[in-house]
Order: sequence, then structure tokens, then C-alpha cells
Amino acid sequence: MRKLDISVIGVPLDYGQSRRGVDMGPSAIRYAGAIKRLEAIGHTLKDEGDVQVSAVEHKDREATNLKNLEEVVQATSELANRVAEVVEKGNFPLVLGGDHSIAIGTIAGLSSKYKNLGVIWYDAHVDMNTAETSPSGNIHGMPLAVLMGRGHERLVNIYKDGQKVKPENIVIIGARSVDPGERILIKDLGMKVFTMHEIDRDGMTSVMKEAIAYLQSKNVDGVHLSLDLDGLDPLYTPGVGTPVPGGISYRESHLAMEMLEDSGMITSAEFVEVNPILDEKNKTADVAVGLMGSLFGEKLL
Ligand code: NNH
Ligand code: MN
Ligand code: MN
Ligand code: MN
Repeated sequence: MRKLDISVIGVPLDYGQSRRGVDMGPSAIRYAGAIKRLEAIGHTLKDEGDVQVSAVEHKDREATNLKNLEEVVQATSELANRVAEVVEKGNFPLVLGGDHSIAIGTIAGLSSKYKNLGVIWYDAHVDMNTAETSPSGNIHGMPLAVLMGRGHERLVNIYKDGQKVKPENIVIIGARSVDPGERILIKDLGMKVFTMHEIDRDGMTSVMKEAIAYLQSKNVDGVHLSLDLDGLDPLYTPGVGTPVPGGISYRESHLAMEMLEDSGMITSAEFVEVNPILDEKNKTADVAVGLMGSLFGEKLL
């Protein structure tokens, strides 16, 4: 098993969506014991603290159909710099959300080191809207489009100009809620998506084997895991802003993390959308920390 120097960065951002409380996600995940859990496996942990998020909402937003654009740009820009520093010193970035718009900053920062990054997007949604296609105006529904170079220029040009990930280097797992504009983009770009249909039909073992082999075939120089807790069924992770029934199970998710650990390919990760206000006794943060255990090599025997 790899022994890693893991740098934890919290991003208490809830401006990428419309339900308050997901800004408390990093606290909830730390409270659920993330640091100690990963240290017990044998890794070295450094808690880098939280990225500064504006406490004041600007009022100039509705016209663009991008809610709180200013606040999201500010927080993700700072996050990108922090992630770039972490990878430049050779550490493994573990980012705690916050809503999923933070992926714009995480992956922008990773682009300082990885020139052919692979991304696993574990989510009920595909997060490929633009201001033009978004039904909500929530930026957390847009990060994957932004990272492929599509969307508002202020988001697309965070950290450095333009595309940060190639569409063919992305694998989406767990999708079961796709908006019309997203469906068109997926087809146009020929993206690799394992929906719940494929997981039900072929099983998680086969899906993960295929996902791992697919990314290896792209000769990626690193793989980022972006895990939205709403990818799991809300039975297991009720503390999320946009739960969608019929999701990935607890066991399937642990298996997926264990297979990623066995592959040795993951070079950074983020766990997002934990909302303690909507949760039941910190259940969702507990699940997140358990999944981290599996991802980072916790073994029963
Ligand atoms: N697709 C919807 C939107 O763009 C919902 C996105 N919600 C998420 N994404 N939680 O992961 O508003
Ligand atoms: Mn808030
Ligand atoms: Mn998401
Ligand atoms: Mn989601």
C-alpha cells in the first residue's frame, strides 16, 4: 500500500447552490474523524485549514443565470492556488466541500502538475450545464462543463485560461439525473458515462474494471476522484441538497473505492455536497469518512 503525504483543504462554500448549510461540510467531515482515520492507516496528514469564502453575498447575480458568480470565482481561484502548492510539494490533495462548484478550483490547481489528467466523477448528476442550459442557475451543476472549457469565461479561465480536462479523460459513475442540455453535450463529446443502468446490469465490479482500464488506455498522468455524496442512494447519504433516489449502494461505493485503491491510480480526491443541516446525526459525513478509509487503503484483515 502507498504511504501518502495527504494535505487536507476545506472549502466552506455554499454559493454554488441554493440551500444553505453545505458550507458546514468541511467541519462535519473533520468532526467525523477524517484525519485520525487516515493517519491510522499509516498516511501522514496535514490539515491545511479552510479556503476563505466571502461571508457577503453580492447582489448583481440573476442577470447571468449564474448565482453568486463573484463568490464562486473568488473561492475557487484561491482553492486552485492552494491545490497547486500542495501538488508542487509532492503531497496528495484531499479537498473537503462545500458544494460541487469547488471542483472548478481543485482541478484548475491540479492542472499545474498534470498535463493529461483523468477524472472520475461519482455523482447522481453529470454537472455539465452552462448558464444557457441550466434549469437552476446553480454553478454546482456546471463544473464539468467549465473544466472542459465550456461556460462563463470567468469560470473557464480560473487559474489559467481554457480547458483543464479533456472530455475523453473523464468517466462519470452513478448518473441518474441529466438535464436536456447535458444530454446533448454528452452525446456530442462521446463521453464515458456509467449510469445506474450499467451499474445495475453489469455490477460495480465490472463497471470499475472498465472505468480503470479506460483511463489507463488514455495514458493519463494522474487521476482525480471527484465524489459527490449524492452519487450514493439518499438512504445512505441523506444530508445532500439534491437527493435522487435509486442510487449507488453503500457496499457498491466501498467496493468502488477499494478497487480504485488497488489500481494505485488516484492522485487527488474531493468529497463534496455534505450538508449537515439536512443530515441525520452526521450520517453523510460518517459515510464520506468511511469511503475515504477504503480509498486510502484501510483493510479489515
Ligand atoms: N442538474 C441540476 C442543476 O444543474 C442539479 C445539479 N445538482 C447537483 N449536481 N447536486 O451534482 O441545477
Ligand atoms: Mn453560508
Ligand atoms: Mn455534483
Ligand atoms: Mn450531484
